[in-house]
This record gives sequence, C-alpha cells and structure tokens, in this order.
Amino acid sequence: MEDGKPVWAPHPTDGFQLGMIVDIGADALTIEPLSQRGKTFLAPMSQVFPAEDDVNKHVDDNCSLMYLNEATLLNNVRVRYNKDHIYTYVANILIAVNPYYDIPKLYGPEAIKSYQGKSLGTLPPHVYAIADKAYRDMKVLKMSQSIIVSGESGAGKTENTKFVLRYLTTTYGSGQDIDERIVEANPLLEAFGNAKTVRNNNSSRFGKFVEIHFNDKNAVVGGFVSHYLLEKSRICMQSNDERNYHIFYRLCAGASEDIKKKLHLDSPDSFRYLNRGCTRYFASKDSDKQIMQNRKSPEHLKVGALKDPLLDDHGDFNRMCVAMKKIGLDDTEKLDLFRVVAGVLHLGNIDFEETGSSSGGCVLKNQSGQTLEYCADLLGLDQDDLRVSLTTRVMLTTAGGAKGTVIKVPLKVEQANNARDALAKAVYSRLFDHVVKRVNQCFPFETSSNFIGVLDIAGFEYFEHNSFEQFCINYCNEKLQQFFNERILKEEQELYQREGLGVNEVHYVDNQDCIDLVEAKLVGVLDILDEENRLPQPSDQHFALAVHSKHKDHFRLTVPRKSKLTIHRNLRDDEGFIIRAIEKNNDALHMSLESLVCESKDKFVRELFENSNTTKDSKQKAGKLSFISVGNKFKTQLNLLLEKLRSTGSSFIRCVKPNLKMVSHQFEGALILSQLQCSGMVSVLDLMQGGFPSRAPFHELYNMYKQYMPDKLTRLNPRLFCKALFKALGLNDNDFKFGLTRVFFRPGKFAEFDQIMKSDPDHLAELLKKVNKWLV
Ligand code: AOV
Ligand code: MG
Repeated sequence: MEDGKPVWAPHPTDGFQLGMIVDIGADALTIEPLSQRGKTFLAPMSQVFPAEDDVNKHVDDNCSLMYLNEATLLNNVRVRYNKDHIYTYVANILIAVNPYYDIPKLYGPEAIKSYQGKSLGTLPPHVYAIADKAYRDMKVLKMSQSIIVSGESGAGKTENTKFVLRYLTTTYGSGQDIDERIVEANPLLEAFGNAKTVRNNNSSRFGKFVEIHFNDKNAVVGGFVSHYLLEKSRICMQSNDERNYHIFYRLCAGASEDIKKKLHLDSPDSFRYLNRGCTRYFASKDSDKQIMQNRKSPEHLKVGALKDPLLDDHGDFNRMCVAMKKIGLDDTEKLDLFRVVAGVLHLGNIDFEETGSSSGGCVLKNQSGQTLEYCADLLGLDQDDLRVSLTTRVMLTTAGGAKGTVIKVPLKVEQANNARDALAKAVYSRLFDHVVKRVNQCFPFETSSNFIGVLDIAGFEYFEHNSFEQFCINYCNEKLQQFFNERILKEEQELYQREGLGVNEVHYVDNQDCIDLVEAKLVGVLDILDEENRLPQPSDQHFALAVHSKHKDHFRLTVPRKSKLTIHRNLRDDEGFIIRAIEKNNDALHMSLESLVCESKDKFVRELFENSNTTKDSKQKAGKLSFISVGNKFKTQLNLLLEKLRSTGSSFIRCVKPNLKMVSHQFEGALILSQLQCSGMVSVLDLMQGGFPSRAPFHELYNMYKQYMPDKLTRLNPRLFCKALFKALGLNDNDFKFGLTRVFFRPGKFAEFDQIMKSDPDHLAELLKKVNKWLV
C-alpha cells in the first residue's frame, strides 16, 4: 500500500469503507474513515486492502483491476450493481447479483441474438455469454459441458438456470416442440418442488441437473432432468411464514368447480398440512403488500402464508395448466396428479384419539370419518385397511427362535400421527419423482453426441437450527467446492506449469478431510448414521456419541452438548448441526402402509410405488420396519453427479443475494462480501493477484494485428511477432510473461496493453514500424 492513498478498511454493514492509514501498529492499523474525518478505529492488518485510484470506475472483468482483493471486488460489483450491470466476470467465472426487478431489455430476443457466437469478453458480462461459451466449447472440443450455478437461497440460481436453458434452446434449437418443452417443463417442476420460504417466495426445495442434448450437428435433440433430495418435512409441517409446495394452494385456488367437487377441495385453510406453522391471511389489500415486503415489521408476522398477496395462486394455476398442455400432458394425466395431491391433503386431516382401553391404542376421531373416506377414495385404498394400517403396526414375534408369528400392535396417538405423516411424505415424494419422470418423457432423444448440463442446487445453509437437510446440502456444497477448487485453482496452477512460467505453487484450502468425515466407509458420519438406524432402538444421542467417539480429536468436530454434532467448515464459526437425523435418514414406510399403497385399486397410485425396493426387503423381514438410507442414497447420487461433472468442461456462475428484504436497489455490502468469500471467489482473487490473471494466445494477438503488418512481419511466427511487439511497446518485463502458447499479464496490465493497442490507428502504425525496426 502506498503512502497517502486511501485504503479499504472493514465496515460492519457495508463490508468495506475508504479510509486513510494514520498509524501502523504491530498487527493492527489505525484508520481514519474518509466519511468521518477526525475519528479513527483499529483494523487488523489482514483486513485492510489497497484501493484502486478511481473507486468509481468499474470493469467487466474484475481481473483487469490493478489490485485484486475482496475489497476491490466488492466495490467493483457495487458500482456495477448501481448501474444495473448485475453481471461481472472474475476471469471466466460469472458473478450474478439478483436485481429483484426486471431490468429492461436485459434478457430479450435482441440480447439473445447479440451473444450468439461471441467470445467471452467481447460483449458485457452476461449469463448468455456463459451459455454461448459452453456451446462453443462443446462444439470445438467435442466435449460435453456443465454450468454450475451456485449461491444461497434467493440469490437467483433458478432464474439464471432458466435463462441458460432459454438461450440454448432459442439459439441452437431445432425449431421443434422440444425446444419449447425444455423451457416449459419448469413451471411444472416448480409447482411441485418449489415453495415460499422466508428467504425466497419461490424457493426450489430440490436440486436439479438439467441436461440439454445435442446431435452431431450440434442442434438440440432433447433433454434430461435429474433431481436431488426433495425436502420432505415441508409436506407435513412448515416453519412460521413459510408455505407447503405451491401446487397445494394453486389447486385449491384455481381448479374448476367440477374438479374441486370431485376432489372435495376447500380453502387451504381447512387443511392441516397447509394451515399449521403459518399465520392466517385472507384479505389481499395493498397495505398488506407493504407489510409483506417489510419482513422485519411485527405486522408482517401476523399476515401469513395461506393466501399470500405476493403470490397469485389462481393465475399461477392457469399458467401451470398451460405449461402442462404444452409439454403434452392430457386431462387424465392432469387429474391423476391433482387426485393424489388432494389425497395427501385429506390424509393430513385424519386425527386420532386414545381409545381409553387397556391396550393403549388409538382410534380415528369421529369427525375424521368423512376425511378417511375422501382420502381412501382419492388414493384408491380400502377405508378399513387404511384405518387399520394407520393405527396398528405389524410385528413379528420371534419367541424362542421359533418361526415367528405376525401380530398387530396398536399404535399410540403420536405413533399414528407419525405413520400418517410418513405415508403423506412417501406418497408426495413418489408423486414428485413421477412428475420428473413424466417431464423427461416429453423431451426424449434417441442419440446424443454431447450435452450441456446446468446444475441448480441450493448453496450452503446455516440456520439457527440446522437439521439433516442442511447437513446434506452442506455436504453437497463441500463436494462442489472441491470440484471448483480442482477446476479453477489446480488447473490454473497446471496451466502455469505447462506454459513453463515458473510460478510458485498456488495455495488453496483443501476440504478433503471434511468430505471424508462425512462419507468415509464405516467411520464417516453417513455410515455411522446408517448403523444407528439399523439398531433396534436408534437414538440421536447415541448417534452423536458414536460419531464423537470415532473421531475423538478431529479438528472439525466439537464436544457435543446433548445430541448435538458440530462440524466446522473452514474457519467459519458455525451454529453447528443439531441433527435429528435418525428419522429423516429413513425412507422406509411401515410394512403395512407400504403394502397398502402398493396394492392400491388406483392404477396411477400403484404405479407410483412400483419398483419400490422396500417391498421385497420388508416382506423378507416380515414386518420389521425396514430401513432405506436417505443419506447414502444422496451420497451415491452426488458421487455420480460429480463423476459426470468431471467428465465435462465446466463454467461457474456465482449468484449473489443483495439484501435480505428481497427488494431492488439495495446493496448490503457485508452480506454480499460474505457470499463472495463463501463461494471461493476470494481465494480465486488471491491466486490471481499473485499470478497472471489475464492472458492472450499468441495467435489471437497475431490475427488481431496481422492486417496492419508489413510483409516481413507476417512471415514471423505469432510468438516471435508478439515478442517483437512487446519489446517495441517498451512494456515493463515484470508486467507480463511469455508462456509456450500465450502471453500472461499481471493484474491490471492487460488493460494497459489493450489501451495502447486500441488507441488510434496512426499510433498503431507507428508502433508496428518500431516492431519492424527492432527486428531489423
Ligand atoms: P434461488 O433459486 O437461488 O433460490 P431464484 O432464482 O428463485 O433464487 O430467485 C429468487 C427471486 O429473485 C426470483 O423469484 C425473482 O423474483 C428474483 N430474481 C432472480 N434473478 C433475477 C433476475 N435476473 N432478474 C429479475 N429478478 C430476478 V433457492 O431455490 O431458494 O436456493 O432453494
Ligand atoms: Mg431455486
């Protein structure tokens, strides 16, 4: 840092502020903020960064700044955001800030056209530019590509994913139905897999990898969607101010009277699965809209989620129906879906009460009779069978090692409630699987040469109480972070080596140990959890103890409070995970419930449960509650996904949420800074600052200036030509390095070079003469 120049110093809400260094201590600096002359504060040396000369200047590619650090990155992103330039590059990585409003013309047909075939960097940063790069890489390298979109809830992953899909199908489609279907599948997937949360009114509660497949002529031939981990707890219970999946409310709001009657639907308020965990709301006044937007006001807590003024369930229902039609779902199929959704709602309304008899069991409450009838009817079940399966459990006695007898054990009220909820979750998640499968049938392809896959999966989540879902999501993000490190950091290092630059080793945080802790065979958290699940009486406490005893001195684990397991990520001070994992790790239904739905009179319901691997298993064990591991299934899926990603070329989009209020034009610096840090961007900058972030292949420079060159020069090979050019320009030797195939620039130096080259043609001609002279 130079004397007398402002620096970036920490600021509690803005992230950084400009200030002057007035004193230098042993490990802290005394800073006088520019905005508050005369006042000073102390800042740790490591958190004060040099600022660019002009802090109002912004650049498309952050690497063309002189100082690459988290403060200049944040400032560049801020200046750009204020001008509606929500996209910024850091080398090839795209940062996308959610604008929370529709920026005019940003995504329109003209924008789509303009990015076609253009190299990254020739036009302003854009998600379309990344999509086009993926396409060109696929075409040129004859290799499948993936685009990894990450960021926290509400950062804009799903919206950007949709822009990529729309861009690719519009630009490189075959002009047939398929193109539109790939885009129109989204409203359907979102209806069943998205919900309103406090962080996002349209939060995806599942992860997805959407592949667009291309033929040997590089035209779109079809698509394929893989999905990961639908959040099941939401089906039966929602937190304050959150909602269940959109489809439930949309169906209640938008279905025709005829269908409503058939499905015995009423207002969402009459269903337990929709009216718990959220406060009631009926009116839809403008004043309430304001309340909803001001999420911190106490009034906000009063208006709730059932009829949300920010969501238009009726309109959304109609839009969803249009999408269903476009992707080719007929009325029967539509009704199949709606029937099961309604069945789940009625199932949730079944209530139990103690029998009062000595057996200690429970029965259905009187008023649940009608509900039971509706539910059984809609799901094609026998009323009595459903009643019995919900209130009893089949057990196998193994007295004296003799062949067991099957007995029916009555369930307590709480157990019956659990059985009901487990059934609802099983039915709904199977329904979601079906929706994905059905969507896949609408863009089939016979042969595919390559694909471009877009990954839209939730980023790291840290709540006050972190449950098994957060554990899985964060585990997934550790894996993706490792992939990112591998690709960006390792590859950068390898490039330097390949090009013979003689740059010292690049350092980055390796998180393999954290991943091992979760997924290692036998001793990893997931396997220990499975082991616990298989015990006759598994418990969260015992599980937590087992993890801690197997990893006594692991630096990422802290000593448990009761049934608490804390895994530290890097050096973040986490809230820790309170894992209620035992139940959530098990996907199996009681055997009697399982066989009940498997033998449904309703063909559609029966098919939902076809190939369910529990049936055989549970019959073998005759009544024992079988166990299907959710965690290990996810691990397997995730490892397959990573294998796939590793076999493709990759691009990264880092989405950023600008504020917690979900409003436009509000840049909360500190919040954004932490997202940039978490996404690994800051490590990338460190890497770049010490290295050569801008580079240009010799042949590109050569081609760029060939037409101006005297004959003698065109006979030179591109590398020699560049050497001559650089010599003639009198560039400082420290600012660039010649590799084997390209020239590398120190931070900010490519911009200087570019400036000279782009200056007027006469000037360029003069320079080229110099080149000529130098050669002679
Ligand atoms: P997410 O996918 O990252 O969250 P979304 O893509 O659903 O976030 O974005 C949240 C909301 O922000 C959207 O519903 C839009 O209203 C708005 N938004 C996002 N990107 C844009 C954009 N480019 N232009 C205008 N508005 C935008 V989650 O699924 O919760 O992790 O689980
Ligand atoms: Mg999403």
